[in-house]
Amino acid sequence: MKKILLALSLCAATALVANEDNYHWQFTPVIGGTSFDSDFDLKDEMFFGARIAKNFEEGSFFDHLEFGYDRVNGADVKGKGKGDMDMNLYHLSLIKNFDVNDDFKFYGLIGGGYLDGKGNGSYADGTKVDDYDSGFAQVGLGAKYYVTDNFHLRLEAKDVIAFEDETTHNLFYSLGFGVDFGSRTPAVVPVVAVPIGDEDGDGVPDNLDRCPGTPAGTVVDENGCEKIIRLDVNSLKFGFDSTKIKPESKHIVREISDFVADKPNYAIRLEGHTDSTGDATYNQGLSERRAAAVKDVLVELGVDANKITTQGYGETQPVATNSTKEGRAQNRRVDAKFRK
Ligand SMILES: [Ca+2]
Ligand SMILES: [Ca+2]
Repeated sequence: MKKILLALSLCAATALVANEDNYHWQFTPVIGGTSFDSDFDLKDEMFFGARIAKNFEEGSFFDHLEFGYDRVNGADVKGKGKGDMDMNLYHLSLIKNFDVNDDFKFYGLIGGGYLDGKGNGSYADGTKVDDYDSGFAQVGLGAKYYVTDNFHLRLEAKDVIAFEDETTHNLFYSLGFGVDFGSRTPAVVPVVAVPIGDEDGDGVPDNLDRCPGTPAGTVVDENGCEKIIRLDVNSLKFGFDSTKIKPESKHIVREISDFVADKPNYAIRLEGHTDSTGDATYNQGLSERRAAAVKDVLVELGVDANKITTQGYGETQPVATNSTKEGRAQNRRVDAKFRK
């Protein structure tokens, strides 16, 4: 029961998006009745038939070009005659829809065709029922109700206007069961891939690379600029008159060992810097010792000593002004850079 309810609700859901524009074709078996012009002297009879329609693209004035076939099987002559007529009608129509909503629409049709009538027996007055062959025009009105996305019920009434001998108007009314098929695949908009280069080959495409011209082998950050882990020497605690970093501040160095932990091919370059306070020569030595102190901790943390080089730059490469306390603090640093 649940499954049935689910199926019904799915049908209801798809009905909301019913749209024959989604399909190329429509096939509609029909069953109905006729009311012939009095000139025919034939009783009303049932007919059956089928339609196949090509759905035009959305935006066309007409919605379908439809070929149809109708069969009237032995329409009896009126009165006491003992004759009847079989009819085959072949026709082609243009159909235009008038949407009321997604599920319900009216339509009009206009077209023409050929009626091939085969007479059998005779009329009440004894005259033979002749064959009747004629071209005809047809105009009609109808309504469609979409039960699901691609299935609809269709009511139609059309006037089949035959012109052989006399012009006659013959009413054909029908109930159709329309199935849309041949789903249209949505137009694929070709995506033109614009190749974006990487002129310095650092793996960051040019449109994202804020540092063009990065030398080969340099490890870069997500902006394509050299990756630098900058250790704030001010927060590194050294022993008194010692180049050894105290255990309580070793965790600061761990940022470097963590970074290379899963990159065994990376080499580390440690660059020590000082501010400009004091003697330049002393500062040169100090920067070298600080870089070496960081290396010692890295080795303790398990980094291969052969992968680490150190360099001191003394006070020669400030990153901030040396005329303020804050600037000088920024200049006292050890930068870790990486090569691969
Ligand atoms: Ca790049
Ligand atoms: Ca770059």
